[in-house]
Amino acid sequence: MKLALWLALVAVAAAAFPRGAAAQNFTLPSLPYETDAFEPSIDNMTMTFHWTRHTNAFITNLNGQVLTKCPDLNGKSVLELVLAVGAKCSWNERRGWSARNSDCFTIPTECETLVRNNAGGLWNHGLFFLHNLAPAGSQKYADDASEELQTAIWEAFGDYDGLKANFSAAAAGVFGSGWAWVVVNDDGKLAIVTTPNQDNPLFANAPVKGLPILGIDVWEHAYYLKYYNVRASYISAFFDVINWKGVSDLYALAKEGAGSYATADVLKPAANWED
Ligand code: MN3
Repeated sequence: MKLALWLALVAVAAAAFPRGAAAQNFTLPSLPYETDAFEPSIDNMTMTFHWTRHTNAFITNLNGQVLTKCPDLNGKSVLELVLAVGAKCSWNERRGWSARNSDCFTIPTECETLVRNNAGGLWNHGLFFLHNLAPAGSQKYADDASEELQTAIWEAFGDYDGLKANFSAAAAGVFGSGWAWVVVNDDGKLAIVTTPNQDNPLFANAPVKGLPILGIDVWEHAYYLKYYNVRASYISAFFDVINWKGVSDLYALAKEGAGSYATADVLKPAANWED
């Protein structure tokens, strides 16, 4: 190749990736399971479209609109973006998100809604698909939830049935589109919260904050192909495909505090997928 062409390519690359701003283009992770492994609880087509179309749209928007309008957000992880929604600069430090105090930042006004919807959406779906779901019949609460998690559920909800009843009622009660969550709250206890749209209990401006360990997507795209308008049937079926090992790992990290919890990467499959 001619020297002039090389120099031109180097110049183009330097302009695309300015010094100090690592290119942070999000990519859709590979799922660690077959999408038909959730039948009959969640149908193959829903699993496929929900991941490759709906989840991928958040990535397209983050890589495109967000980084175009707000290039200073280049290099931020999805967790950093989520934590920054509604945040004053000091918020992460106050909550004990120790690793990133020096990087504390606020989202530019022109990107607030885009980050709220798309970073929230990507984080939520990463948790759901890669840490909260396991193929039908592959795990049982009694065998696969840790003793510590089972004890916490017993303390908060009485027993597994109490958890299921409370969580299901919350998920059924979300008006329109949103999520229901089991979180570890500031007192270290389990609680159930709901959020609208793609909001998240980690947002600095969340009305009820907590560290999510289990979430259910109750947008219609998550269930309509199989369950039509009967959200309650989908919620019930969700309990047959929960990755209790993944949820237990998140619980252990959340109990250690926000700094430990921050080491969990929702865009990488939960540790039990390496077994
Ligand atoms: Mn969804």
